[in-house]
Formats: sequence, C-alpha cells, structure tokens
Amino acid sequence: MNFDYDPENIFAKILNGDIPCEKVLESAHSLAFRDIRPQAPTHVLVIPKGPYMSADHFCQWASEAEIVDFMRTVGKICEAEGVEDGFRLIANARDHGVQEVPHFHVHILAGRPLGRMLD
Ligand code: IU
Repeated sequence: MNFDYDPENIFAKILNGDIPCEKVLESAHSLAFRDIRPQAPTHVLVIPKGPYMSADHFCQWASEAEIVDFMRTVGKICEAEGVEDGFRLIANARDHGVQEVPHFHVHILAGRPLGRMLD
C-alpha cells in the first residue's frame, strides 16, 4: 500500500514541521490549514496525517478511526467557517484530476458563489 507516496512532498513537510502553515484545526489524525492561493474567502485544505497520496488510496487503506476523524474535521471547519450559503468540497487526484500536491487533501471552498462545475 502507498508504494508511490512521496515522503518529500510539500504537505508531508508541513506535517513534520519543516514548512509552516496557517493552521485552522488539528486533530489526532488530520490537519487543516488555509490554502496559500485562496480561490474563495474560505479556502481550507484538510489532510490526513497518514501517508495517503489520493482520495482513492485514503478510502481504501485508511483505518475507520482516520476516516471518521477526517470527516469530522471537515464538519468542524464547515461549522466554524459558516458555510450556510453553500460550499464545495474538492479532491483532485493524479494527472487527469490535476493534483498538484501528491498527499490526499480536500479543498473546502466557501464565501462566494462558486459557479457550476459539472456541465
Ligand atoms: P491540488 O491541485 O488539489 O493538488 O491543489 C493543491 C493546493 O495546495 C493548491 O490550491 C495550492 O494553492 C495549495 N498549496 C498550499 O496551500 N501550500 C503550498 O505550499 C503549496 C500548495 I506548493
């Protein structure tokens, strides 16, 4: 499992403290921080602490504790950021999904009309 995870990727460096981030929330298995190039007033990234490259790997190989912790972290951020008017969760994966950083992350976007994504 995770044979192709790159331990030198930028989010791994954020997790081990080599690179700073604007932390929003940290839990036992997850970390949330603000995107450095925000696309909306709220643009938070949520990552698992474990070495999962993409959503499919996380969903297949993470423990139930990691998955529950991750989803609860997303929920807490939605509550704290105030997403009553709407929001979007995005998880890009690999080349066709245009994933820039190869450590699984979910984008939480909110605070403005986000437009249609799938036509
Ligand atoms: P992706 O396409 O889903 O992999 O997007 C990665 C995101 O990580 C992108 O929105 C970047 O602005 C963001 N990011 C960051 O927040 N901090 C960094 O040091 C780097 C990228 I590199």
